[in-house]
Amino acid sequence: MKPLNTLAVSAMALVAALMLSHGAYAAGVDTDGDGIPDASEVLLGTDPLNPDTDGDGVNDLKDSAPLSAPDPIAQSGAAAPFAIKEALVENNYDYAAKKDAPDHLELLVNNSTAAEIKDFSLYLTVKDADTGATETYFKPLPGFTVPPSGEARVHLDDGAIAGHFRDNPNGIYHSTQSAKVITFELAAAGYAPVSVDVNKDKGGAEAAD
Ligand SMILES: [Ca+2]
Ligand SMILES: [Ca+2]
Ligand SMILES: [Ca+2]
Repeated sequence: MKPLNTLAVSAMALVAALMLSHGAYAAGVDTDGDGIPDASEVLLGTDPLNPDTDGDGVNDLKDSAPLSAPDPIAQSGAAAPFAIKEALVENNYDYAAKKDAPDHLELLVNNSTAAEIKDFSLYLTVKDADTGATETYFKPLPGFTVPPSGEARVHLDDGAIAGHFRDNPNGIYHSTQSAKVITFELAAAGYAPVSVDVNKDKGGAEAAD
């Protein structure tokens, strides 16, 4: 039998303790089916709608570090024919509705070639500037393409809008008020990645401001 690691054991112990202390959780809702009830995912900082919050291929319950994916992106390859033209972590704007949008992670990507670029993936690092606590996520971006000699935006939020991608609502970007440093590493199949660091000021990330 494969040995269980400490964090997975503590996650399971927490789930078991919650089930004992709150009988309702024994039959509690586990929306994403990863074995951790929704209410416990909030306490663990994981996403109740994603069975593998950090995208490393290991289910939240079995993951020894469910908010820490290793970077799977190859650093070699041809120079990227795309660039991150803008990276936003707050003060977003909804151009379609012509009004401020709730703070979220957003990239504007441009394409300097005459061909569409697709098969993007993103490796995201969120670091709390005060405590040094760091979360890392790997996110393939299926369906995201940048048109020839054009640009397109990646949005990471609650994923409710078609074409947007889901961000962990219980991660430190959303759950702490500390200043943060967020690193976006963006890659497309066959090309070396590009990356950018963005500082986020102290303050919440939930509401438009
Ligand atoms: Ca769950
Ligand atoms: Ca989950
Ligand atoms: Ca995982």
